[in-house]
Amino acid sequence: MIYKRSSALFAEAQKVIPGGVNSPVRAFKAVGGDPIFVKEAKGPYLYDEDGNRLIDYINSWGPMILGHAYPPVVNAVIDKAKKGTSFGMPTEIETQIAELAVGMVPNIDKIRFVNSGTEACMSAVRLARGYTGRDKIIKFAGCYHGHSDSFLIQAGSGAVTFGSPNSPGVTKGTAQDTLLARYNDLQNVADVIAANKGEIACVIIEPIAGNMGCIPPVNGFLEGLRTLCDADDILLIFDEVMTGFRLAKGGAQELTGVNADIVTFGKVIGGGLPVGAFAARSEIMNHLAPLGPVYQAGTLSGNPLAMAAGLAMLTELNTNSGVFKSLKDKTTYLHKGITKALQDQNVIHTINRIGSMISVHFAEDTVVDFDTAAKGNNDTFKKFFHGMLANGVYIAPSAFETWFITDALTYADLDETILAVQKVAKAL
Ligand code: KE4
Repeated sequence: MIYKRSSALFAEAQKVIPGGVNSPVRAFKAVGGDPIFVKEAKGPYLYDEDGNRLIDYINSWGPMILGHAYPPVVNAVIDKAKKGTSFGMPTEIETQIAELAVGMVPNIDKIRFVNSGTEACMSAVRLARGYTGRDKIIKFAGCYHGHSDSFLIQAGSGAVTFGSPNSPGVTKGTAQDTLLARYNDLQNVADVIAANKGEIACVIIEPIAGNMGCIPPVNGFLEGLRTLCDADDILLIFDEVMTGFRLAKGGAQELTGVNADIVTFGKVIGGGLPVGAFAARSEIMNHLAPLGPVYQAGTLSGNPLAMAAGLAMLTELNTNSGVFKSLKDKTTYLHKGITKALQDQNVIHTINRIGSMISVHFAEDTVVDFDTAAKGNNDTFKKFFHGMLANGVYIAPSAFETWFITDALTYADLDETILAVQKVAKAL
């Protein structure tokens, strides 16, 4: 594979964009080398600036669940753009997608659209604080809810710790209101709650974690969180930016049977355009301005162009609900193939998978939280990443990410991917 043009474009980009990218993970810092610049994409394939075709397992970090340049979405965007892209005034299409989303997702009556997952999670936490009158939040080490100050807090080594900022610019004042707990450790959460009785507004969690690789909740963990939250009048926020409209029509709430109080969305809900959202029962959502006192706003929130893409995407997923089984079957097939390919070469690894989310960890122990995810051999991952790329397969450029399966993948694509793993495994 040749990447001359990508490297040249990267050099130019770095002159005018910090690090040459508009989101850090794209810069290949975790795997080394220059990032690939994409020229266009169609279905499961990326076509880079050097003319290479890559089978895409990132799919814009989730949105392209039905493939790139999916005609119903593209056509909806083209048609809508001809009538204007944004007015800063209410439009019917916002109600149409809101009604559809509320019909697809359990336990929500109202939804507010924003422009990113970060904005959705940031707004959900503010709403929880406004609704409960409490300041503190619990998040989990390794979970990512976007780059809002309250979330950029790295757990210390202790079981229960007040966070300290892991990004300059986050004040100690902010950090002290973010409490950290260990994913899949219910006793740890109970300890944090007991140490902050009556002061915690919400627990925010990725119900299936996707930002330390893919980590499903152990049996009873989410149910236990629900019980702990109810006992102390704490709101439970499911960050479904990744899992929403991917794991099931109703997302992780449907898949696990555990109801959150507030649910956040991003990625798939926008069909590839900038859309985030947060939703809850009316008694919570009615606290939002202009109805209630909790302020939240956005010039481009609910703009008709993004709504057109999102509505087309959700309509497809709502009418073609067999897609979730198809996604799961394809991911299961891939899982089996990768496992055999790595086992044949005695490569130490473990694979986590749920629905169409999968991650490969070069670690011996099962990966159940951030600490066990961090034990993965990153040198092996780097070789694996670049080996797959050299064989025309694009996976996440970081071990702390999840692969996103698109239903546009054929079983021939999956076989090609498995063959690539067989080749790469020999050199690991
Ligand atoms: P955005 O602001 O990037 O739209 O969403 C933030 C976010 C919130 N919650 C979850 C569970 C998420 O996974 C994300 C964003 N995911 C990352 C990928 N791990 C986006 C990729 C990037 O940062 O460029």
